[in-house]
Amino acid sequence: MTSGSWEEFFATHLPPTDFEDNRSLLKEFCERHNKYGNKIALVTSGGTTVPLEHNTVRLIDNFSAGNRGATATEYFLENGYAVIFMHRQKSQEPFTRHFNGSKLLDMLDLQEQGPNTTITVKQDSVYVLAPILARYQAAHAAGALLHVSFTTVSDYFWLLRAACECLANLGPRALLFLAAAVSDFYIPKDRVPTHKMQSASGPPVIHLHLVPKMLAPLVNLWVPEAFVVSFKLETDESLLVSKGRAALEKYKHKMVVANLLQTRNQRVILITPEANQEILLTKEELHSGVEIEGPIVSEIVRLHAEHLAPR
Ligand code: 9Z3
Repeated sequence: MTSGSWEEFFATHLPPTDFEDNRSLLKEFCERHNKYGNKIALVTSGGTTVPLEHNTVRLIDNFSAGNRGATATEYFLENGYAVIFMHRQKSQEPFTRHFNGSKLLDMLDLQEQGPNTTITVKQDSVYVLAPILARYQAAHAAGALLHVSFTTVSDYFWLLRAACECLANLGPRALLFLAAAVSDFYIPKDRVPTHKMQSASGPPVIHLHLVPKMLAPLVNLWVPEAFVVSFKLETDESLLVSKGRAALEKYKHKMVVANLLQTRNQRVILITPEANQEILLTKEELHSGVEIEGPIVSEIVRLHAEHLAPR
């Protein structure tokens, strides 16, 4: 079964309630950085949901916690990019991702002295916290990082198109790093019940439709000059490179980063029109905290520079 068109999707799905606020933020951010000739990376991150009810109690979700996008955002900032971090609400975020769970509280010492109570950072945690805090503060002081968030697959598409409309003015200085895990299936709005489904009505039969492929209008119409990098996720090694290359040939963008669910933090293949380049971390690198997003972003930044100033 084929999917409906992307135009039909936008015509039949309303924008999210915070859409106009986010659009204004995107517009201001892009105009400001465009004025200074800066490069902007749009990083999409985390998984989209597919609600089963309008007043949503149940939904179809995705495994992605948004580590890839949150981590890559920090590396793009380090490389001098301004970053639009477009993420699933409550997924991982740049900088705070280092302090999940009780990590931050474990770094602190409490001296209870009534009104003179103080909290200090433990001496051996200062060297962990200080560089992260410094990079966080520098990014914010420079106005180099904008957060916008989505939840459903429909919210994601509305926000993605709005971000592209603002980025189009940057021409080739815009870079898209599309790491979000976007649902391939959804339930068209008019088939979603308003209220919580009742078990008394028996087991529901849920008929999913294919989501239109937004990469096609994105590459051809929304940001035709941008450096677009998409991601391909598979669970079967034998499909990984062929599916990644097929996507690159179909949409004719700049790169597909192919990764397997099981090894995504250790190995990726960067697929470009010219080559397949594997990035593989050794077990030692992985255990000592090396992040694969570092070399991924370095290579993308290098190719983007070539795209901007071809030799
Ligand atoms: C990815 O492949 C990302 O690398 C991950 C990151 C989602 C695996 P985590 O959040 O995981 O760090 O745990 N993203 C794209 C996944 C995707 O849905 N791609 C579509 C596909 O493979 C097309 S764009 O067909």
